Amino acid sequence: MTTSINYDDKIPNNVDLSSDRRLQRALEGWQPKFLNWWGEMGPTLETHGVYLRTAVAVGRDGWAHFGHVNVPDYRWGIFLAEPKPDRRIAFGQHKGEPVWQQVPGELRADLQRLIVVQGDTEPASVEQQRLLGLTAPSLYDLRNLFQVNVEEGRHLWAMVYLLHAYFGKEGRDEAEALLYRNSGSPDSPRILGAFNEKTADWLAFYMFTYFTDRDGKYQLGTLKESAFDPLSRTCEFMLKEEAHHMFVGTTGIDRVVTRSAQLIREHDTRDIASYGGIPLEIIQKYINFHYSVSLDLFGGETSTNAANYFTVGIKGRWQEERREDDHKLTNDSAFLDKPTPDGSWGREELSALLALNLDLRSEYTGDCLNGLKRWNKILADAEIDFTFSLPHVGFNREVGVYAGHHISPSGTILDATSWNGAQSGWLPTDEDLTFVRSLMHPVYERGKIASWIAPPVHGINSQPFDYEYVHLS
Ligand code: BYC
Repeated sequence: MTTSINYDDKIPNNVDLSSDRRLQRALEGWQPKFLNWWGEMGPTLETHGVYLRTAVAVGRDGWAHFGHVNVPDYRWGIFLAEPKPDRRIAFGQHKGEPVWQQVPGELRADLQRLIVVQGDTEPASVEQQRLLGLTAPSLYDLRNLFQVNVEEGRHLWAMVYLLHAYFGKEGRDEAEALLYRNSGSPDSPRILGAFNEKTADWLAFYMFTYFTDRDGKYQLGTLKESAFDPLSRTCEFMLKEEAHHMFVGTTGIDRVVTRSAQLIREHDTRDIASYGGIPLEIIQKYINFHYSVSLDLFGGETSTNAANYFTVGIKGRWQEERREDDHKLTNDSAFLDKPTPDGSWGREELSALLALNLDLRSEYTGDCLNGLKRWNKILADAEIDFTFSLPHVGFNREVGVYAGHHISPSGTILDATSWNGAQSGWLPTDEDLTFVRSLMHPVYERGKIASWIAPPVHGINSQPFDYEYVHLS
């Protein structure tokens, strides 16, 4: 039974935490450790109030309150979507049975692993973004960065709640470990590759929120289908918050492309670096990098883990209930394009169950293409003869069937020498990164914007662009 969110509690929640004193004490014990981590690894810029949204309800309408908040005092809480009466398992061998309110013993290890992997990404992204506050292109962008950061912190709370509430001592130990691993640490790195990369500039931040947060959307979408109902309800509410993070990415790249297009028109050259703009070729290289690193987050294209998660009911497919098949997939097959030993392309038929990561990855790619269409429309409207594209799925991969192969953005299989020779045209070079970083100067006057990006079309929550989104003194 859900209760409304009580902000008088030390930990705001809608899970009736006060009725379970042991759990409440355990989470209150974790809270100072979280705040300590936030102080050490969270945003570095000191502020005196940021215009943030805070969840106040989990229903369809009016779930968020907006107001200036002192960031360290943000009320991170535990919010699950409303339960669905008589919810049934939608897929796998238990299809049609009632969903579980407790963890079945035999699935404990797998579920815990999925929750830990999901939980690990949330603080990782805050760590990756911790320096960006020093160089935001406007107060509006600075506010969005903090919004994304506090909500990733809340998503960590969401996973820690599940670990504490359902996984006993092991769960509590894992919750501690989520604060000890750090992005990029040589000794205890974050679990998944993309979360150990640097997010060193704002173009990288927009790319991260476009491509990597979008992996989050798809992974959360599959966990929302889970037969373990508390996980499903947790992910459903996280998805609501996640939409804004991707909006920041989509519109952030829109604005960079818009500004680059303006400068190209104004100076009648694509060589806009000396005019303080980001050349389209560099934007394309960032797309290539962030998309390919995010594809690795889907795991291998053939995966017995994924088949097993589906069959037992803990991780479904994207929009499982809208699919028109038997939701068991035991007799279905899928096709995978992969390099053959002689260096050409071949096609393998495999069981649909083994290809579930490939299925999810394909849904993701289709969604990513929408951004490309937007950015290409901006260029077409400015009558600029340049088209952004997504690189081939095998490009720059370190996980799955393409790892160890050299595949060009257009899908040609290359030898190591050709790859090494061509790579600097496809991925950001040190020179490109240094150039982009050279543009990153903070612009913290109300209504002002940096040279390399256009202002947003709309402000936040109907406020104008020149609103004081962040109080700096
Ligand atoms: N890096 O069977 P395989 C987000 C491991 S983002 C390192 O091919 P599986 C967010 C894998 O763990 C969403 N290791 O793949 C975004 C396995 O190890 P074990 C995060 C990797 O298991 C922005 C082995 O390789 N959530 O929310 O089906 C900001 C064989 O794996 C990688 C999730 O990912 C990698 N890239 O799929 C903030 C959901 N890929 O078990 C937040 C939970 C694979 O043999 N996680 N491995 O030791 C999962 O569903 C799955 O663990 C994965 C991997 C999709 C990650």
